[in-house]
Amino acid sequence: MAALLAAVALPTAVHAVEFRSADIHPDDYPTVQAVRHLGDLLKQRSNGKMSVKVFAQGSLGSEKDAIEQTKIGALSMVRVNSAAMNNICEATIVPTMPFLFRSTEHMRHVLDGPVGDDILKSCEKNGFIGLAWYDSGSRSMYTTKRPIKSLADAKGMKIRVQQSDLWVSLLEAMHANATPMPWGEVYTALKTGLVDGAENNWPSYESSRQFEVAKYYSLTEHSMAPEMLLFSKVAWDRLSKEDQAMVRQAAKDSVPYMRKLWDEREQKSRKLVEASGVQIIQVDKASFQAAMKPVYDRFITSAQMKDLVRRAQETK
Ligand code: BDP
Repeated sequence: MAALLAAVALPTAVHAVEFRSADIHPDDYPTVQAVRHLGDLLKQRSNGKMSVKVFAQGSLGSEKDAIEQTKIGALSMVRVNSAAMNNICEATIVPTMPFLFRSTEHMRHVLDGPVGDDILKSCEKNGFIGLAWYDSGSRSMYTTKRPIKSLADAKGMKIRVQQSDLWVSLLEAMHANATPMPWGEVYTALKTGLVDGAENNWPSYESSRQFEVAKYYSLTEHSMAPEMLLFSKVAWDRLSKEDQAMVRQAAKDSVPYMRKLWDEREQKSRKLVEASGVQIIQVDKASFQAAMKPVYDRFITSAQMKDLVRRAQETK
């Protein structure tokens, strides 16, 4: 009888597929929650045939490691910041560019529209199926010993950046000393004085507890580098057209869910950080923006990159 049941149950078990996805953020972070939500939708809609398991908190390594695993199909999916893809898929530089987006609304319009779609599609040649853009708010600078009140204060400071040539150049344009390293190492680097500062949005600054060791947060809001959800092309090609469409739709449907969580988390994180005694510094953003010309001159050179930037800027 048991053997008979097993034989009957086998076909479904064989066909059920669990996609493994990685994220460096903790369980309660909006990106992790959004991918879990996507998994729930997928499970429901496919009658249990497809599901997602999210490995949070960097348990499968840094973003760089996770991207490599996704590329070879060892992982089906990965949620990373656009910066982590800059050296792999050139067009991802565009939404990472300093002061490109004028507001959250502008960023959402660009990424939800043809420019966002074109950038996602362009990563296919590199082995990644771009499924969705998620919010990441604005990134600002924070420091351990003294505040950055103006551009001149950033000069010579050792600032941790993401592992992207664009980010090194961005901090160099502020005359800071850019130090690329994985996110998981930043807290210790700040605490031990290996770096003088870093930069990120409110939720990351808060959830990583970096606000406890870097207590000056300067509102430079220099980039709105969004989050990306990518599927392994190798794993994708093994799916039927119907399953691919279902995954795409579930990813799309997870975006409004993510944005709602994001908006709530940004406020919550900011309040928590403020209450902890962090000093928030207003800066003259225009002076930081003006300093970014060399970054555009260096990275936005080809006709394709110029076109993407122009179309993003022209988006209402
Ligand atoms: C956070 C992003 C995360 C990046 C991190 C970083 O959500 O994907 O790894 O910044 O700066 O905002 O490394």
